[in-house]
Amino acid sequence: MESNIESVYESVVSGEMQATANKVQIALDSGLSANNILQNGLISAMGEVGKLFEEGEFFVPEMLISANSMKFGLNLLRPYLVAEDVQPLGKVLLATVQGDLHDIGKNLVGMMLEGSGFEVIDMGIDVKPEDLIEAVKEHKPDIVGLSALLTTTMVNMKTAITMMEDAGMRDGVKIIVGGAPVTQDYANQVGADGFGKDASEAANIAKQLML
Ligand code: B1M
Repeated sequence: MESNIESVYESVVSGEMQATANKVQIALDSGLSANNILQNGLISAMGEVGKLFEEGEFFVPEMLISANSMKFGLNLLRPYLVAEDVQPLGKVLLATVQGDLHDIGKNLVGMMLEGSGFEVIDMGIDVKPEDLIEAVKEHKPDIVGLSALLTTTMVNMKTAITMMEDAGMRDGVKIIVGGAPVTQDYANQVGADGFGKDASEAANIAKQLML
């Protein structure tokens, strides 16, 4: 790996936020393309972070710090990516379902998705299905991601999916679901296309759904 790219990669994996931005700037100044820095520095580092999380080497705090470092680098890189006309892997509309105020896991999922090259539109918490439908019309996402942390609110995933079906928009969009009480069985029951047990798996499923 080119040494300036390797520095970006290492600062993301070790969770050094300001250093990541500095290393991205150095890599840009050395003449490397923004896309090269994104793919081989930031995205591949977040791939490694996801792997370390799945292997039990990293826990949520480490993953959050790495994801924040990736964001520092990405913020700096964004105008250069626009200038190079680099297209995201896909667009994900993310929401915590109606009645549910938990967002720590959902935010982590959003960060892992961004770290995998997706554009993420985060609608926040307690999102009504009507608002979700309006947002799907407006943003035309490839994937809708629904998060729920309560057994009492996970049923609102089904409500949202049914309303999307009734609005005739279900075929044009993939849906992934997750959150502590959600299982693969439940995802099947509500008619989702994918389930992620954690943020890393959610990003991997999203990538598969784009193939
Ligand atoms: Co709440 N809460 N809470 N809470 N809270 C739980 C979820 C609970 C299990 C605690 C308990 O009783 N042991 C329990 C739910 C019980 C149940 O439904 N069976 C509970 C309860 C009861 C409540 C209240 C009702 C308490 C009350 O007021 N009496 C209330 C409800 C408010 C509401 O939502 N309407 C409430 C409130 C809160 C706080 C506001 C205080 C706070 C949330 C702050 C916030 O999110 N900004 C809070 C917290 C922090 C928790 C616990 C302690 C931690 C949740 C968390 O952030 N985990 C939680 C207990 C627990 O889980 N140990 C609990 C860390 C996070 C990284 O993990 O969110 O699971 P998690 O996300 C993971 C995966 O689930 C997955 O990836 C993430 C990262 O790997 N994932 C997805 C998540 N979304 C995904 C989406 C995907 C794919 C994967 O695709 C789109």
